Amino acid sequence: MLLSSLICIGLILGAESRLILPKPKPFKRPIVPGAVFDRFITIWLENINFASASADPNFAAITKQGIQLTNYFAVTHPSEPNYVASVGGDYFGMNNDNLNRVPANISSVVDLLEEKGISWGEYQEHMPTTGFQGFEMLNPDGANDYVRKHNPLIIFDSVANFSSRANQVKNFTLFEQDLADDNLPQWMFITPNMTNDGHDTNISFASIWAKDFLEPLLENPSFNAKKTLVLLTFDENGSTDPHNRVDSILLGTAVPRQLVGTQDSTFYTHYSEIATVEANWGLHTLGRFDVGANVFNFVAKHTHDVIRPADLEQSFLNISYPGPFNSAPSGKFTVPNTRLIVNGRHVLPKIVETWGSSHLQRCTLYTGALQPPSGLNPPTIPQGC
Ligand SMILES: *[C@@H]1O[C@H](CO)[C@@H](O)[C@H](O)[C@H]1NC(C)=O
Ligand SMILES: *[C@@H]1O[C@H](CO)[C@@H](O)[C@H](O)[C@H]1NC(C)=O
Ligand SMILES: *[C@@H]1O[C@H](CO)[C@@H](O)[C@H](O)[C@H]1NC(C)=O
Ligand SMILES: *[C@@H]1O[C@H](CO)[C@@H](O)[C@H](O)[C@H]1NC(C)=O
Ligand SMILES: *[C@@H]1O[C@H](CO)[C@@H](O)[C@H](O)[C@H]1NC(C)=O
Ligand SMILES: *[C@@H]1O[C@H](CO)[C@@H](O)[C@H](O)[C@H]1NC(C)=O
Ligand SMILES: CC(=O)N[C@H]1CO[C@H](CO)[C@@H](O)[C@@H]1O
Repeated sequence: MLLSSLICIGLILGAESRLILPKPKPFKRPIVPGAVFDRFITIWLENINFASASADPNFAAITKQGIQLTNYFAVTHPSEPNYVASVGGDYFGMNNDNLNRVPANISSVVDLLEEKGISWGEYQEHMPTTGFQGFEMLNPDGANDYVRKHNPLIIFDSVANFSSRANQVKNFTLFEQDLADDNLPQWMFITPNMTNDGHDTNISFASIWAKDFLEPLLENPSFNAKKTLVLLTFDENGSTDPHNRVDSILLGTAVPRQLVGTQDSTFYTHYSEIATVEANWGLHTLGRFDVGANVFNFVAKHTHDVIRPADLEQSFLNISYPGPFNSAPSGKFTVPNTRLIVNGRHVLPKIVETWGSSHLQRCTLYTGALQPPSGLNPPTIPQGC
């Protein structure tokens, strides 16, 4: 509107004077305040176990600037199910990096955020176009660059099939632009390419990338605004840890000054990412493994979430339990437990509407337990489900 009236004026004045149109003022998104943070950013690196990451000098230099989570676990192998779990509250038996599509009636964190008007977006390095749905993008030399398996939300048809949502899945070129326009969303998932995330390199390379990428951003108020929480983590372990523990760091202005440089040994998993976001903004839940997950401790103190201890010795989240996305597929997409209420949070009404009929509820496998199942400790699915 404004622009077209300016163009009109320009045309009228055109003959005598050259009107220089001002650069359009960036659209500033409305901010929905959270209890502890107003912005959540997670950045995922690849395939390094806890010991190797924490021993790396550049990773250690980043760690000193935040809280190190020393009992944070990936939920299975390989990559894709971990990414899917972190936004969907389950991986539906997935034990592969295939071109899986989560049916549109399965919700993700996006449904929870949108219900409260919280803006969200993904930034995937070298994804060729916004909302791109291809399997991968090799660089001109044929090397791995962008991969769909590291792009969690595009795997959900509830995002991929709807252009208003798919348009929020962008590349780093647009990250730079949104940053310059001071127009980054409140919830962000950032995936570097296969070189920078360590997948095709190693921890030395990935930690230098992370340091070079993050340190200027932590100084930039368009990124690290007041009350910003950054989670830097890895999708899964490297090669020697059956517990699948990964090194995770909480950074940003939301981290209380007195906690910078400390460690937190609470049991967390990739499901804690959803639980923490739910607790912070008072969101509904997905009724899946998000419900039982521990909320990051310093956030839980403000939101009065109960933190529960886990039996770490018995936790082997290193192999997927069965389900429809397994390479040997079995069963149906499991029904969320629409009656779960934990820490005062209820399941999203839209999910209850889709999945809440009593016949289906008998088949749910989500109990609100803290420790998610695995191939070694599979859930019991009732007969006939
Ligand atoms: C989403 O798109 C996929 C691929 O085009 C299609 O198979 C699926 O049926 C679509 N789902 C909905 C709900 O439109
Ligand atoms: C990023 O996405 C935009 C929009 O689709 C596209 O024009 C641009 O070429 C992409 N940049 C890279 C480096 O792929
Ligand atoms: C990954 O991105 C970096 C720039 O961030 C680039 O130098 C590198 O070549 C890319 N990797 C591939 C395989 O294209
Ligand atoms: C890590 O990867 C980089 C890039 O591929 C390589 O140059 C370097 O030698 C590797 N370092 C180690 C210790 O393997
Ligand atoms: C998972 O952990 C168990 C217990 O340590 C081990 O026996 C098994 O080999 C591991 N499986 C995989 C795929 O790493
Ligand atoms: C969810 O969608 C799948 C695939 O389209 C369909 O088979 C299933 O019946 C749907 N479930 C519900 C509860 O709507
Ligand atoms: C990506 C990767 O190397 N994952 C490994 C994590 O640890 C388990 C158990 O040692 C291996 O089987 C995985 O290959």
